[in-house]
Amino acid sequence: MLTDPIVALASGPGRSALAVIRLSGEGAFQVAATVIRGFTAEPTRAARLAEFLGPDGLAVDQGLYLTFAAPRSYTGQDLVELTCHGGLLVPGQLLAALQAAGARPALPGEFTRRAVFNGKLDLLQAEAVGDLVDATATAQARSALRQLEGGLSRRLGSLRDRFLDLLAMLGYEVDFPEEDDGPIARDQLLVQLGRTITEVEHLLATAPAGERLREGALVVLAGRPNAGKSSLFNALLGTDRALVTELPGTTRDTIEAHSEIAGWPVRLADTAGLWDAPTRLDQLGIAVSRRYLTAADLVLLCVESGEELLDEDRAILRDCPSLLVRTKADLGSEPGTGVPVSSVTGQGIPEVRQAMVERLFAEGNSYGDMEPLLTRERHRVGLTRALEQLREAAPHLTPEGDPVLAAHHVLAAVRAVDELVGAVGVEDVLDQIFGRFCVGK
Ligand SMILES: Nc1nc2c(ncn2[C@@H]2O[C@H](COP(=O)(O)OP(=O)(O)OP(=O)(O)O)[C@@H](O)[C@H]2O)c(=O)[nH]1
Ligand SMILES: [Mg+2]
Repeated sequence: MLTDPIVALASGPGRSALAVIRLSGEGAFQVAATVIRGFTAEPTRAARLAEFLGPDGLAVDQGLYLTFAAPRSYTGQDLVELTCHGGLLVPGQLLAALQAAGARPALPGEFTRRAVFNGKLDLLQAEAVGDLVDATATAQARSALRQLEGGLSRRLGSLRDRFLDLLAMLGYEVDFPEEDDGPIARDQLLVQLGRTITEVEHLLATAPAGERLREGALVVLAGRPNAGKSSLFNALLGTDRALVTELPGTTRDTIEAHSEIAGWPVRLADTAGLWDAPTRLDQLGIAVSRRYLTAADLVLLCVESGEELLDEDRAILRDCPSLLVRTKADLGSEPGTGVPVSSVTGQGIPEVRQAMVERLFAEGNSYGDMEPLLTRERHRVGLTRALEQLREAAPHLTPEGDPVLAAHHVLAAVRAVDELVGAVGVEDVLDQIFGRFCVGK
């Protein structure tokens, strides 16, 4: 049900100065009136101080509340926000009181789901709400905020307009087929279709960068045993996360850690050294390392300063997006090619970070006025569907072709974009998106 009153703690759980409770749905004001002494719905959007009552009707706190009348609220429904004192007891008592008064605990993402249902946000914006909450790096948050403000929605909207222009032109062709030299010749239609296809391809090309930005780029430290991978991993993270010893084969399992480098999200993975492993356990670790190598957005190939590159190293440099790092530069050997670093003195660490950002987020240097990006697989799949439909329209625009069939494909492209933005009912997509939200959002 998308109208019954729901309630949830919108702020984080645990000890805090203040907590925010959200209540939304038909009858939200009546529910609130049982718990807020002297409750009035009017004036809306103005904070009022009041006593809050627990389930037994006794005052448990004093705080502020705000009312929002439908449809001018986050959810598009009557909505009340209570700001009470935080901590373990008071918010819980108020939630219990609001539930006793008739509200049901909200499901994850249910407030935002209602916002979509009531047309306050489209699907892309709703996804951006989740991304903004989950962001761990500045660039991620910035991209999410843009999407929330409608950047991507507008971009897709203008593509959709182009599709509709095409449909209008095709409609004319369908109505007046015998006018070979009519106002819109077929080759002109083809040119127009070609331009539209290029535009779609352009937006699709942002998907790798967008998904990398949302999920964090995977940077894998690889190399021979004892090369100094774990030491570099720790130095890049700034904490002693991985074990370091002078024994080759110290790292057996791949360790992953999230990190922010100059505002960009990175997942660092320290792997087991690559060698002809003597034991079964080592071999298992190495198999995992190899899987990581194939998935990496960037491999930091660690080779000790002064050591020759082996065939194995060259293969990685050739086959993977990689950066050669010369470890243990403090020991005095001539480093050879690659970036000399020392996890002991910190030499070269800023250079490695800089090189990582440039390699991973090269387009990102202009993210100041960042184009809207496709940030999810869902976007990529949806827009690819639209692209395929446009491409299928082309053969029907030859002189022998049937423009009705072309129109059919262009219309399918419009639908694909509508599904992407959420303009048409897509319940299973909603379930997928909102299932991963926090309660209260
Ligand atoms: N002098 C110096 N020693 C280093 C440096 N980096 C690592 N070491 C030493 O080299 C040895 C191996 O370091 P690790 O970081 O464990 O190497 P690893 O590549 O993770 O090794 P495995 O996990 O066994 O594959 C340890 O004794 C470190 O103290 C460095 O920059 N300078
Ligand atoms: Mg190690």
